[in-house]
Amino acid sequence: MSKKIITITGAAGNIAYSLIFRILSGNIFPQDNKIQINLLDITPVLPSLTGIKYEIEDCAFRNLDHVMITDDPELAFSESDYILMVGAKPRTKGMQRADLLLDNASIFKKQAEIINKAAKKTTKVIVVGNPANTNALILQHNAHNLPAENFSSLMKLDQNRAKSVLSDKLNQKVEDIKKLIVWGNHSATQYPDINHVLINNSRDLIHSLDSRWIEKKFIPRIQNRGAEIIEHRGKSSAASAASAIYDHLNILVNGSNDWESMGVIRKNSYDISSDIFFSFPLKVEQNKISVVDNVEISDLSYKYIKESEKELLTERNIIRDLLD
Ligand code: NAX
Repeated sequence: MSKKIITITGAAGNIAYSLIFRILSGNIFPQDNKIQINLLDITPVLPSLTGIKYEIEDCAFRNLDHVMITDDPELAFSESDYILMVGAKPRTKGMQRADLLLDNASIFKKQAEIINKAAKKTTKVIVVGNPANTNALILQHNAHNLPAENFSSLMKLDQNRAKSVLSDKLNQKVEDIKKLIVWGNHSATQYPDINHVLINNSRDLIHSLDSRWIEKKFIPRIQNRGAEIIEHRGKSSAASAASAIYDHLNILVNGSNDWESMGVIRKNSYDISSDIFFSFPLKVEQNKISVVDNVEISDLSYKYIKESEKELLTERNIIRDLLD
């Protein structure tokens, strides 16, 4: 019997409240594996973490080994196999992205230094707290004892949103839609790309789509879906984000037979800077992520992709002082 230790930061927050239970009731790991769950948050919310710990225990999950609640990042990170970096300030209605960036950058720098000191070199780190791609950059730079390949940022929510909207439009099952990727940043410059999509191994249905629908409806809808949720809920996506984090972790652990979207820092054939976390088409085998290079890109696609790179380079400039 083996044990996996999963740390969730921001464990008293909205996303974590769905994520913890999704992971423990899911089937990412073999049946006989036990899971220790480390819940990290800031000191004032420790009472809330105690309540969550009791709720987890009350579920009587058969794969649960142990729940640890703490406000000490060193305790939370050492021994972890996977660290899910959710803890951050969420963007509220009307808040500018640059303000969010500076607010959260210092949290990620401090936590990176602790990961560098305390975490195992094999620990995989998934970054969710926004701006996720740039926070991943801060983490990776300041936790350089871990290989850069161990870090990825969440783009799966965007990819799931794109698959769902397309499946609805074409009246097809989401699981039959393959090679739908999202390039770039987890922001309104992201580029959901249907140019390589196969539905039941065919492109016929994609060819039937009106290009005006793709440009004027589909792409902006996915790019702005986060804001659309905030507009309606008054809060940012939580259950769907947790579901996407579950999918991302599952893909890292078990691999995937589709093209996947994650923010990674990699050399690539697309003339995109290898100094930023950028979402490319990816092949993921068990614990190994590689960029699918040399996919044909139209001029219009390239324009979108370069726009997202430009935004990430601007974000990088804002937090340059925090990079070692
Ligand atoms: P909440 O505000 O509900 O929870 C955040 C939690 O983080 C709080 O409990 C807070 O106390 C904790 N926290 C703050 N500083 C901390 C620190 N230094 N150490 C540990 N914990 C700390 O936000 P929630 O809705 O859960 O969202 C969390 C993050 O996910 C936000 O940054 C949000 O913008 C981001 N998102 C990212 C998505 C993605 O696809 N990459 C999608 C969903 C979500 O918007």
